[in-house]
Amino acid sequence: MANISQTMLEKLNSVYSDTFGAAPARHFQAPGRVNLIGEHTDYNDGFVLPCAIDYQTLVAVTPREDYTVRVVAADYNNEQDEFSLDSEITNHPTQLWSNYVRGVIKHLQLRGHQFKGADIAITGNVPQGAGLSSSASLEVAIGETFRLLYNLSLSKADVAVNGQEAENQFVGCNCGIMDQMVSSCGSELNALLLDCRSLDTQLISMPKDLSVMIINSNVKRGLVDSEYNTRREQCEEAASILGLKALRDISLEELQANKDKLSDVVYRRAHHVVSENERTLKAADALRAGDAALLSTLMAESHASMRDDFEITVAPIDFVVKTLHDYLGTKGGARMTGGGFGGCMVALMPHDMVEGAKQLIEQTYQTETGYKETIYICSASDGAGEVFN
Ligand code: GAF
Repeated sequence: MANISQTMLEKLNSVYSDTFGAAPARHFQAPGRVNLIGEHTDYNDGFVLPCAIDYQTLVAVTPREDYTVRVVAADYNNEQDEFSLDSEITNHPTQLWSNYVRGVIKHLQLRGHQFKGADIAITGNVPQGAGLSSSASLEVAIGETFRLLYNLSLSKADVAVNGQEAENQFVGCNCGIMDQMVSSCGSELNALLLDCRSLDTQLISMPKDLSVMIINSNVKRGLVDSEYNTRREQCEEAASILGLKALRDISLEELQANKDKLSDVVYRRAHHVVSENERTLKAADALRAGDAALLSTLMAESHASMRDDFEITVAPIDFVVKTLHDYLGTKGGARMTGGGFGGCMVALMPHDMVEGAKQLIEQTYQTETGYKETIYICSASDGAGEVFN
């Protein structure tokens, strides 16, 4: 069961009752995520190894007898939206947050599900715009709310896929399936090895002797949508030239043997994806075995590949990752996590090295880069579900 902040719950209940004049009937949550390894592999039908984190989007809700949906966003100055399930759901012209709600509900309808309206209040503590999947957690929280409120015949994976469809087709970001899947299907104390082609999942226990640290560089993730879509197109170009369904379908040796067919930049993009898939599977084994030294190597290689081949890291993040690797040696590892161009890093390390790592970053990061970090120590958490007070 997810560990929900009481302060957040109380704030949400108060916004709910101020807006709708009564207490909410039920609460649902969906977490953000941190990806341990497997970056930009999801839309190449590859493998990813994220875990859900103990930061969530939280929904308070009461079903309605009619077909109206009313929503209030506690984190956006209590902005409100209202729309009808009887007419075509279209984009809200100004409130971007509300398009995630509208998109998810519209895509549930497009799948043929029938349900009545709801009064909904939303809040959350997943850092926004930091690469920890605040958007996916909102999509999954809304999908899970309607699934459980109206007993829709959907699996948790369906909730994830529905959220991705809403983001791709309604909001307009061409993301893969990783974030929604782990937000929906994550499990306490486990990482999730996800095959993004079959959507098969395997839970892998997080080693008890390692802490998960997230370091937010607070470098604003500029250009992220356009650069993300460009990377995706370059991967698709590589697959198409090589006659593959996706970059999942080639080994590193085969890719190297076909280097001449691709331009330098497209080859390097493909090289990242193909090598990252191999690293992700090795990292899953290393996590199972609690092999910190191997995880350290794989995380360092993953970061170098994102920096040199995929070109999605930024200098302040490269600085922290190197600082942490120098400090941790073979006892732990660090890498950028998420879409790139700023945002967060993830580090795995023995509990007794956490304080030293924090101090090192606090002492060097701002002086070196001009940015101020935010550090979170996370636990692998459960995916979406109902919250019982
Ligand atoms: C973002 C996307 F939403 C994911 O689908 C994934 O591609 C990730 O970037 C990079 O691994 O979070």
